[in-house]
Amino acid sequence: MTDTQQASSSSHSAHASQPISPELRRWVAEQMAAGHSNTALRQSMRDAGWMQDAIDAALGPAAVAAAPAQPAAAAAPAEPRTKMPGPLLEGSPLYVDAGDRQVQVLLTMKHPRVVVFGDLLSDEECEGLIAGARERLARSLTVETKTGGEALNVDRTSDGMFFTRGESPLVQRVEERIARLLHWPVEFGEGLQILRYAPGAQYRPHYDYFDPAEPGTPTILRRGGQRLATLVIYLQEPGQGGGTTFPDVGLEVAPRRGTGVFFSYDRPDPSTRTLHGGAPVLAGEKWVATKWLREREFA
Ligand code: PD2
Ligand code: ZN
Repeated sequence: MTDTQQASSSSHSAHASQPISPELRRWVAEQMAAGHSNTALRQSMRDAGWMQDAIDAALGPAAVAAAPAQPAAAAAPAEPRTKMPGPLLEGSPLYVDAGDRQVQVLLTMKHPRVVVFGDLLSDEECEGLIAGARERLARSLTVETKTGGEALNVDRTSDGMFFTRGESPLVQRVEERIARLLHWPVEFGEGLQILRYAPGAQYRPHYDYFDPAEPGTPTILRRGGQRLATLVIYLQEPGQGGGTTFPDVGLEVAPRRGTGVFFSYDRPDPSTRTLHGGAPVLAGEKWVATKWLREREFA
């Protein structure tokens, strides 16, 4: 995690007249001295729930003039994170330790950062997740960054549900394995999402991070910050179709049961090349579990 992410708000409910404490002024001065851009600091404060007037007071012309000289704020969309979820792949191992299981490394790509894992879940674990989800499926909702709420999305024609984190021994075991594999705390993960794609269903190409330009995004980020990475695990393979595609680089991952595709994005920006989609299922049913990893605790 970068040190630009510590602009803690004194209150979770953002308020129009939040006082600018001496601690906040000191934090701003330190961040500027460390070379972080005004843009990045504004984003960090927005992520922490500060209102625009408080941000302007802390980072407006007077504050900027009082701070030590810093490199010119570039028009860059966002600064990359330094600490990111992901497996340890130094020395190109064929297997990585996930605590209770050695997981196969089947493919790695640097840009976009993509890793395909084999033997991540057993057949019994895949079937157990499907059995637990089946009764609770409803037409999938996607987080609606325009409003901060959820809405039916025509781009996704699958059905889905979320397990609460740790809600059953199986869910907990899977989450702990993912945390070990990706070196990211269980508490920083969203609950596992289960999706079922019937024949013809697909998930059109999209980014999983929350678009900083959308008005609802600051509200969403107050709980856990940005998404940094995604792990899609295939629970049931369709008869045909249903691969996970990365159109920017012409990559398609086959939806083999027990296999998972991991990808990470160190900034919420298309330059990460993490545009991805679920290709139409041409025959049979495809089931997946998706784990999204956040910057901070997702409480
Ligand atoms: O099911 C998939 O292949 C898929 C593709 C793109 C899942 C997601 N995105 C997702 O859950 O975000
Ligand atoms: Zn996605």
